[in-house]
Amino acid sequence: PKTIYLKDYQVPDYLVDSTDLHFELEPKATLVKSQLKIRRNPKAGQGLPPLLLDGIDLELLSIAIDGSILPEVSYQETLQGLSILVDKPEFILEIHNRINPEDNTSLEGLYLSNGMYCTQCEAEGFRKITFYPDRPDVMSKFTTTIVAPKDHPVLLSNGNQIDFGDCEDGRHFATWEDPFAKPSYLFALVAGDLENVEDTFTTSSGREVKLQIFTEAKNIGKCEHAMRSLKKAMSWDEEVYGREYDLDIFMIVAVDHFNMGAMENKGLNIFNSACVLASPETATDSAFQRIESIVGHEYFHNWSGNRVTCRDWFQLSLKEGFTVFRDAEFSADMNSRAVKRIEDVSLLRTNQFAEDAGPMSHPIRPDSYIEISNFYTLTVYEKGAEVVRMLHTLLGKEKFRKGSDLYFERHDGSAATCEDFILSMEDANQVNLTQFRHWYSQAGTPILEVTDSFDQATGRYSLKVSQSCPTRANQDKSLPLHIPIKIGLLDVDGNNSILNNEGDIEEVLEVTQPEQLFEFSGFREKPLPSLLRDFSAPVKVRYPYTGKQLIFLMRNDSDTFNRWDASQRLAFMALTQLQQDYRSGEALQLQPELIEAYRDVLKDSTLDPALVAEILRLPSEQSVAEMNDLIDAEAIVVARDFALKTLATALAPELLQRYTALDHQKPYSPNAKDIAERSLKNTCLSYLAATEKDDALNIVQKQFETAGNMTDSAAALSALINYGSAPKVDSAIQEFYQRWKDDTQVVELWLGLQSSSARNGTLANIKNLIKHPSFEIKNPNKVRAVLGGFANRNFKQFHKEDGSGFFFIAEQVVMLDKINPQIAARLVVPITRWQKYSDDLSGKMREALQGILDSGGLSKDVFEVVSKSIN
Ligand code: DPP
Ligand code: ZN
Repeated sequence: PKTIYLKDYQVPDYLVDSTDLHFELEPKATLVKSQLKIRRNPKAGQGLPPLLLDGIDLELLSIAIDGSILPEVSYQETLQGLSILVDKPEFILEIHNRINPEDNTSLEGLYLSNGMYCTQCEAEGFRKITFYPDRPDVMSKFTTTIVAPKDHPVLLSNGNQIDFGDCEDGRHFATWEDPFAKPSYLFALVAGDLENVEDTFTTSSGREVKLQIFTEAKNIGKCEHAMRSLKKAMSWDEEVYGREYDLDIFMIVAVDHFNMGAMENKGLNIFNSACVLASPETATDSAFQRIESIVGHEYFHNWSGNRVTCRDWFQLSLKEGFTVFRDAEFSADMNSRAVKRIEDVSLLRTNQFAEDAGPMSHPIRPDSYIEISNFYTLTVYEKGAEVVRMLHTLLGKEKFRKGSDLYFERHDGSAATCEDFILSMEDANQVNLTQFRHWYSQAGTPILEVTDSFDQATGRYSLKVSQSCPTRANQDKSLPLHIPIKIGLLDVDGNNSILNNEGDIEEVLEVTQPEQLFEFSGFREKPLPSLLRDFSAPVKVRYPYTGKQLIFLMRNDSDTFNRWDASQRLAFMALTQLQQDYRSGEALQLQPELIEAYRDVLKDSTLDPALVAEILRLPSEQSVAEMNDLIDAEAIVVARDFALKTLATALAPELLQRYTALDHQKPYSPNAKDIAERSLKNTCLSYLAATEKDDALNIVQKQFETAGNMTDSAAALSALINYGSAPKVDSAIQEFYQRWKDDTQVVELWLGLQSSSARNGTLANIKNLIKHPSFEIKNPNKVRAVLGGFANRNFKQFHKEDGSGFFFIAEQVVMLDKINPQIAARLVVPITRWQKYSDDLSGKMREALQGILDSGGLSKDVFEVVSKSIN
């Protein structure tokens, strides 16, 4: 397979002023007729080179230019598409081709999901629909006519419906016109037997927009939360960014078979059902929150993605990093800001840091790729969002807004680059971001070593910060980055000291040098630094905190994020010690001060219960693994299990007390306060279950039997699965399935809870689950629940020393690659991080990878991920 490089970018040879599409839908033989108004790109140089069109898995029927059928000598079908000889600078190209939606299991292009036709075109799916210059910098006005049998009453595409009616042969049709020029990746089509809920939103300038959410009839009661979220997002974007919606209609369609979370197609967002459908009985709090943030995310793309799109796919973070930042701020404004930040940072540290230290490490703007689908990563999305957040921190709210206004104004209606975004920030504010740009081109997680000193005589306190970025990929060329570090300095009473003449108690230090000294004066005693408040940069900070100091920060820091962070550091310290003791054969024990610190937090009724829950929850095995230079999976599992059980036993009375106080039956509402209370209640429940005592397990059983919402029900089932006695577990699993077997979203949850069970025997159970009638290898959500749940969320069972977990996943990857390469390439990732594992496991992982490579006939997707990790 060929590698594509950013440095080779060239403007398109031809532009497409308008795109007229005509579909006649048939499951196995859909006819696509396209009429393109094509013109030589004046920016592309002299002469008339051949017109190259992308096309994959298409059956070409005919090509005509300006109404005359093209003879075979004038074009050539290639592996990637079509090459057409051109003899005039402007012409109408008409192509007819046939496609097979029913057999399209890759879920890219046009495919069927439960009998509904739908599309996914980002990044390069449009070329599976028809021949086209399928690249984001070719923007065109689309008109789409859909002809279908009447058992598919709903026919949708982008923009406004301008015509509909019956055909003579008994079918019917609809024509849609999108007034905004767009790249092909934003095209969408839906045809099915769907119902919808409808609402309206009046924009700040007084235009009324029709809002519709479409789904299969059985799910019509699950759309309310998404609709509410959409309206909140529309208001928020007006208030915070001054961005108004631009069409008269905004539609969302829920689809069960979907590779991603959702897709921002102009005016017609298509969503993975799991990211849009919810009801209190069937969806957990995290599902409710995920829906709010994804509905917001896709809506925000209307400006950051659609009105201003990306010049090429190397710029993906331009729209994704910015839009994730926007949706994170939206969620923070709607819910608990601190808890949202903690959740996002946990994800970043556990998974993005691991990606950045692994074989697929890449900058937020990659330099090259084999398959772009492999670059829809945590780095491009989440680290990309952190980079935008750093700009927000460095510039401040008002200047950031001036920069974003200028960016939208300058680039509206065009395809832009990350450089354009930075330039707008610079030009709007007369600042220099030259050094900041390295964040876009440099991979790896920077490490900041911080030391401090205090001179009693002068009252001067200094912080020395050194930065480095140790990644395989940039070993020789790592450049110092521009890093904002928000800090506070605590006095002995735990109060923030005054840091400067302006009287600030918090400051953003701008680190730009490899080593830099920051000085503060006027101290009577040495303060305790609270570093990287609010996680102001995606870096690792090392400072030699003692356990006592961390407990002090946990109790006193005014920065909520850092209170949590102190608890994490403390837990890591303890888990590291336990791992060492285990390896050297010593008796394991947990420091009494640590237990007391947890007890204090648990008993503190002044703290936000959600924060208490976050602090109590021990770092996952995966995040401990990420922190270690060499991963000893067994030691990590033993250490964490021991810490968990010890805490559970020692804190049992307080856990029970808090659990009981929070266990009130009130009607479900997914508001921040109630979510926080359920979060703490269920954290207490899972600790109690970990004692494996009968009375604790009876509480779990009772919650399972009486829960009035899915959050409580799923938490109880999870605790039972992990700690209950075998017969009770079996009957709970069966009972739950019998009750919910007709609800796809709940069944996905049910599958996921089983495959992430830490119990021995889980792999054997998974091998049965993939034969269960509810499992469907062609459905990505089911694959993610069962196989992804095992490989990504079941550290203990996946890392068995015999390698059985790796070999099983490798086998599934090879099989899945023939069905859906994108999903297969995701599933293989956990095995590719072999370099960091101790010898026994890393050898097995390599063996599993080699097996995949040797199986031959791999997709570009899987080939890229596996070959980059094994070489
Ligand atoms: N562009 C989509 C999103 O992240 C991914 N397909 O919203
Ligand atoms: Zn996105």
